[in-house]
Amino acid sequence: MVKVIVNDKIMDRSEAAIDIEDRGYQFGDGVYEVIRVYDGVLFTGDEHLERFYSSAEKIKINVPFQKEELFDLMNQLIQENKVKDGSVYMQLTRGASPRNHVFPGKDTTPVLTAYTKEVARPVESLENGVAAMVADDIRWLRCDIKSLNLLPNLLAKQAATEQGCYEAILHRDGLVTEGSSSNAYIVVDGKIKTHPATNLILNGITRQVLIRLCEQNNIPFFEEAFTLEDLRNADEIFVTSTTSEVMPVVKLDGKEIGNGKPGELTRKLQVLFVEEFESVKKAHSM
Ligand code: PSZ
Repeated sequence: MVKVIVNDKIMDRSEAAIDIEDRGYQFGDGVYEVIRVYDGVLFTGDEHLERFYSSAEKIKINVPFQKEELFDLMNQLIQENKVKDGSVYMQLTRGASPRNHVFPGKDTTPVLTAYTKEVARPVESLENGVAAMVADDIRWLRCDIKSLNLLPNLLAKQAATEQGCYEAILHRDGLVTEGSSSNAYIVVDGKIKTHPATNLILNGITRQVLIRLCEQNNIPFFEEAFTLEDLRNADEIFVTSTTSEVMPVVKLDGKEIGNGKPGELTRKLQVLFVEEFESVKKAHSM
């Protein structure tokens, strides 16, 4: 039987019950993380947990666990479910309380839930690249918080899917922010650009890993906003996320980017990224 976490307990999924007035369910009043598991090992678990606490703090939810406790709980869940290559989804809501926009009192405790699943690496797309479309960024002004409120992201992703695209790349007044569920990058003349980590984007963990890898390998990387025009004329485009890794975008709004194949620098970053998680796996198995 597949196991899940509700608060501090690991239980069968069929036993898990959430109150109908849980504020996550009613208002999307909560935060979440998706953490990659490679060969049974959490990848960048620390960074994800750090962001989990930071997101919770930004919406004034107190995480009722120490970081080490959360780590142990997630690792236990991975073991119980025998996750090999997959992910852990974890979320924390402000808890269950009679519906009211105002925060409940101290007697209402936040509700933690988590589950795992198997997720294959999207090898075919990583190899050949994917199509993307451009869409208006109609989200709020705190996109730095990984909150449960994802409607604008869902609308953009659905529009992309209906156009046969993998991702919608969002812009505010012509400045590219990020993808509907990824960070977005261009390569121009051997230089990589992505939107700075402001309130307008989620500071992706994959993004942070990539910046470090570029620093370590002397690859020019600039956290600078770029325009839709820059995007359309880029030599290369790619997006990153926990499950998409470094995903080449080879078509934008139906037009080929470069020669319609993943770019040279994008390929190099893919290699560096695989080396990175392979070395984490290896360190763990020693
Ligand atoms: O499985 C999936 O489809 C996933 S797992 C994580 C994401 C998608 N996306 C995270 C994300 C995001 O939702 C937005 C709006 N911007 C950037 C990202 C990338 O963040 P990391 O690298 O932390 O996953």
